[in-house]
Amino acid sequence: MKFQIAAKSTLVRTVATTAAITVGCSAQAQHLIDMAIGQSQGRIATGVFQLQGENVVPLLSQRVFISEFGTFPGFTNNPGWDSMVGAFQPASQIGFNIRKALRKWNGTAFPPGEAGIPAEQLQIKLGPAANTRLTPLADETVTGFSLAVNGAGEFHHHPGYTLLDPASDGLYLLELELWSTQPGLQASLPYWTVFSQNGSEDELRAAASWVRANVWQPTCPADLNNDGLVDDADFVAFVSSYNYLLCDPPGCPTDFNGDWVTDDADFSIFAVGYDALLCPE
Ligand SMILES: [Ca+2]
Ligand SMILES: [Ca+2]
Repeated sequence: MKFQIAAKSTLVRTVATTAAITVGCSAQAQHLIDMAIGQSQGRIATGVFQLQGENVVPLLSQRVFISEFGTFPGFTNNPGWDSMVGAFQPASQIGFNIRKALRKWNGTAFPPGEAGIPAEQLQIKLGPAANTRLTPLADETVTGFSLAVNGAGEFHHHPGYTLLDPASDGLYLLELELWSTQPGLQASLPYWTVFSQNGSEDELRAAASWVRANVWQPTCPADLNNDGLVDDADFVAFVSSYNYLLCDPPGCPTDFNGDWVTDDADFSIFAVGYDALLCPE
């Protein structure tokens, strides 16, 4: 049975208290700040974890993420890749490819041509020296390294991202894809992370919204669990964010219009998808 959502008044926002948002278990809290990965429709899919009641649920429908350098100057190890237990074949490997040169925000866009490629390169590293890759200085694919899924089928790793000299202030765009050694599991679609080097939070979020609207251009945004349908499971996910209004890093799948809040404007967009039920091919 479908929820009756034609009348917006049926959605009542509850007051989010600190106690309601705080997760009692540190392992769950860790999930919430990481990028979620898992399997969806035969391929690796990316997203975020959402708190639904007391449960942490992966919403594998997000492909734009944000992060800030500064754990050390020019360095961060977020967002990490994280999955639920049993998400992947135990002891398989998941790796990444860098799909493009780094791009730098010019105040209104990440220009796709050579003019948008800065002098800086981004280093991705984890573990031994062999596990070090640099973004290319022209658009070409750099094959990354792979890491192990554990015996419980969970993948949780935090690569180090270092902005190399001159490491000037601003916002940088990284395009990656993930691949697996698990038989039959296709690589992810591309995903993007906007990194801030001493930029403002408002700039960072605006740049990520630009990527969503101009680079990603999602065709079925209301399909929050990425199963090809917009149905009651997506409605539950939407309402869970709607109740909290604000979006937190690394991404916000329920913010369809790119203002980094989940409110009535997003509900209007959700309702269109829900009425259609099937995502466009
Ligand atoms: Ca769905
Ligand atoms: Ca919004």
